[in-house]
Amino acid sequence: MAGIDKAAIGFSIAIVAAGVVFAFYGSGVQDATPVVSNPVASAPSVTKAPEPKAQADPFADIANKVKEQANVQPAMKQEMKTEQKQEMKTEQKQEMKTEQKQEMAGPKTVKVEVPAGSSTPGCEETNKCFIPASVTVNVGDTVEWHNADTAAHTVTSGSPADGPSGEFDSSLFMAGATFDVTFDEAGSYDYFCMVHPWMVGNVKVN
Ligand SMILES: [Cu+2]
Repeated sequence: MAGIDKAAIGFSIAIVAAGVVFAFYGSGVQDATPVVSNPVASAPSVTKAPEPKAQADPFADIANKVKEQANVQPAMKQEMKTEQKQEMKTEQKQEMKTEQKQEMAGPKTVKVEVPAGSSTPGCEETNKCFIPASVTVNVGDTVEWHNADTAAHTVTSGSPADGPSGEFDSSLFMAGATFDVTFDEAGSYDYFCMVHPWMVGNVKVN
């Protein structure tokens, strides 16, 4: 009986060792683990061979871990792709919303301030005799000037050098008053104040 037991133990060790070697070098193959598990499963029939099992387990764990990582990494990649797609969809939705808002908003009014102190020279040095000095609007939009100064001013199309161009003119409008122009034609409109020729501005209509 003892001779048979020794032979059985030796045989099972050989099988497990072969399985371990196969699992170690064949870990890249997806079917590696089932091959390993077969010798391990047959080991309990040889009751006096606990050592081969103990040796086989660490390698089987490594093989399983390698296999798990191989499975996990594609899953992570898929998650990343899904997140990127969702981000792109969100951006597209935001763009669509912005476009819809612009279409729905229709003509708008852009406000320009005639600031306090602009009746004395100096504001032209920082281009702040009208704030903002340059505005860009679309055809159909309105520009509204508000006189926040204590002096009266004009908003007159043209330039101090060439004089009024005739497109629009507020004539003198008082402190606290407003003057507005709705632009129906695209173009670049220079304007100035006839009382204070250092005060210049521009409206660009697209
Ligand atoms: Cu003025």
